[in-house]
Parts: sequence; C-alpha cells; structure tokens
Amino acid sequence: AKEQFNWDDYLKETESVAAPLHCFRQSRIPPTNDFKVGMKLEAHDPRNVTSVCIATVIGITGARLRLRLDGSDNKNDFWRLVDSSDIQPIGTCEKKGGMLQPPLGFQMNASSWPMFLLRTLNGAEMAPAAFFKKEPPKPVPNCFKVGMKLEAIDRKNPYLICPATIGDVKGDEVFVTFDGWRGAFDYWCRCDSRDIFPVGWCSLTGDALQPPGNNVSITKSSAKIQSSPSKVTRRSMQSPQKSAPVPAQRGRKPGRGKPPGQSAV
Ligand code: MLY
Repeated sequence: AKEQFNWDDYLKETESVAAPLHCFRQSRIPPTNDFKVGMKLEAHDPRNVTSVCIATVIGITGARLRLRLDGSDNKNDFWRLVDSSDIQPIGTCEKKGGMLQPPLGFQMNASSWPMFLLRTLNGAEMAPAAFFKKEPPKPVPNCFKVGMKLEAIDRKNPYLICPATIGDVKGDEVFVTFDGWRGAFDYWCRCDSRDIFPVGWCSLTGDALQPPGNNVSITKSSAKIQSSPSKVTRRSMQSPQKSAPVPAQRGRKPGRGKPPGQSAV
C-alpha cells in the first residue's frame, strides 16, 4: 500500500516549520459544511465578479463547495469555502436592490434570461442562510516568512490542495511554491487570500491533500533560499538531497524526470 502523506514526518524530513495559524485568513476551527449537492445559492460570477448569479452545489469537498452557475456549461465549475464572501443565500441580491444576472457564457438567448431565472428558482432547494458562515477577518500584517510550509490551492487545478512553501514575501503578498513541482504551478497572492491554508487544514476538514510532486524544486525562490544565510531559511530547503532521506515508498528520484505536460520554470 502507498504510504500516506504525513505533515509531521514531512516537516522533519524537510527541516521546516509550518506557517502559524494567525498568518492566514481562515478560521482557527474550520467551518462545518452543511450544504448538500443540488442546493442553490447566489454566487459572484468568477469570470465577471460584479455580477451575482444563481449557482448549484455540484459537489462537497471538505469546507468547500464545487459550484456551477445555472445557465452556464459544465467546463467552468469553481470551488468556494462555505465562509466565502463570494456566496450568499438566494434572495440576498434582491434584498440589496440588485438583480440576478445571467452567467458569462449564458447558453441561451439573452432575452430568455428572465423566464430561465423564474424556472430555475421555481421549486429549487435553496441552501438555508445558516449554512453560510461569516468570513474570517483579514490578518494584519503579513507575517509569513520565506520557507514556511502551508497547504495551498493549485490555481491551475483548483480542486487540488497541495503542500507548499512560502518562496518569497513582498509587502502584503506571498509567493506560493508547490513542493516537488519545479515552479510550474507557483503564484503570487495576497497574504489574506482564501486559497491558502495552515498545515493540517485538509485533515481537519476532510478535504484531500495531494502528496508533494516527485520533482526537486529548482525555482528562483529556492535558489534564493539556498543563498540565504539565516537558519530559518536554511531549514526551509525543499531539496531532498539537503534534507533527511525521503521514504522510498513515495518513489522520489531527486533531480530526475518530470511528469508529462510539465513545463518547468
Ligand atoms: N495532471 C496535472 C496535475 C498537476 C497537479 C500539480 N499540482 C498538484 C501542483 C499535471 O501533471 O499537469
């Protein structure tokens, strides 16, 4: 059987530390997810954030919902935390004097939108207001440090949450690097992004945490880490050569090969 990824072992192997909880815009105790597949709610259209649309819960994963905008295709699903400010109960938009909009890429003629909306909401199972949790406050200031470990959404595959390392810090932003993926999925985000989580998040929420990739990181950020004299940053090395041996079960071949379709940065 394949050995499961374990943060305690991994932090030891990589001689690194987890980013403290208070660095994140996430609740200390993850919110409970009471939603059920098929329930409808209002969501900001990720491709057109000023418009509020009707969405259906297509799946449940940990504290997140897989959502699809009604009238849209099945190629643009997106994931939101149950305490995201991007989602709200049906009726919220109208209460605020707004109008529900067709999603970008509405599959029917625009003129059929009012009737479509009526039919969509008629008899719909609406997610109760109590299921929507309050978004946690923004952490200030940015307290992430280079080398700290975290769990982060792979923005190219947003259903995946993966082990990651802070590769750089600049003002309110952090550079999220994915362990073992040679930089191909790395991104900058604000320190209060809802896409980054403390170590242990997935095990608390029941979301699936991906194992690290098989490639040694040779990103610019890790080069920067290597040249840094401070202890904290030396402890953050991702390279298996420089840290404790990695269990053979995970099949790591340092410095060798890359998965198909990966363009290393
Ligand atoms: N099949 C995809 C998945 C890559 C996922 C990378 N994440 C986990 C950082 C690929 O190999 O491109």
